[in-house]
Amino acid sequence: MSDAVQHLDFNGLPAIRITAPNGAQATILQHGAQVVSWIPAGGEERLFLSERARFEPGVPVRGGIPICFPQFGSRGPLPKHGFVRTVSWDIESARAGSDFATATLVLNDDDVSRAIWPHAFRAELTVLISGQRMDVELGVSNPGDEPLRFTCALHSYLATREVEEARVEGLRGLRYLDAVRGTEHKESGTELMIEAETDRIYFEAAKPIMLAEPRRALGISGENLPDVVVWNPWEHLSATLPDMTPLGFRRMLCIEHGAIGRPVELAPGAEWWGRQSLVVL
Ligand code: TA6
Repeated sequence: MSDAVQHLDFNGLPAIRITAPNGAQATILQHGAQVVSWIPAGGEERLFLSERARFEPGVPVRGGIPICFPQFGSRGPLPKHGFVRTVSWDIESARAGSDFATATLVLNDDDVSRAIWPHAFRAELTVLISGQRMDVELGVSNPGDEPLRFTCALHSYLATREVEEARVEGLRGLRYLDAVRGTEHKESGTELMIEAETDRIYFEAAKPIMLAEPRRALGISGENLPDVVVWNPWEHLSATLPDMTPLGFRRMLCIEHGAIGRPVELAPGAEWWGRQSLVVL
């Protein structure tokens, strides 16, 4: 591994930092293979990480990009958002090229995972950064002899300067579940403003989404991850989350591509991947 790849202690947890020759940088915890920082070339931090995030084995880290797998949310019998976000992954490879840097972390089933989810699996998380872009790809393969079925999401906590001034564009016409009210709707607005607790799953979002803020914007697109969650806990829910500061909810908006509405089905020997790409516009 070269200078472009650093192994570090990040608040007590082992992490890897990759830096592209153009200065773009990402930091990934082995805990959950969780991206906790992304700074595009010449830019500023684009991921939110709570000032009160806990960095302990077995505990989810509030911020960055937790991986929800093999279950999104509480839509099934497993722990909320699955279990891979709270266990340590192995670093498989990391390197930089002429204008990019990349790292891959892997997780295979073991006694602990099979006690929760009795299946053979191999998960790979690959992060690729170039100047203004980061691709985060989750790959899953089924080495077992029974079909695998899962839902998943890349639960991306995007940094906002002031969430009330942000707009989410590209959702118009999509069917969505409003998880705060438990009701289904079709999005009629051209832009979504965040002015209260928001927890929505937009289904089959084929086009890129834009998070627009005064003087900056981020494009967000998915491949093989057709659904998009938009989440902000707002003041009251946030106050019940011990790992959020009172005003932290103003500095974040989760926009998460996932496979949620239709679970992924993997036959024995089959492979699948899903990717979310973030691009500074
Ligand atoms: O992705 C949105 C969501 O499912 C919300 O319902 C909210 O609970 C959030 O994830 C965070 O979940 P966590 O378990 O990390 O507190």
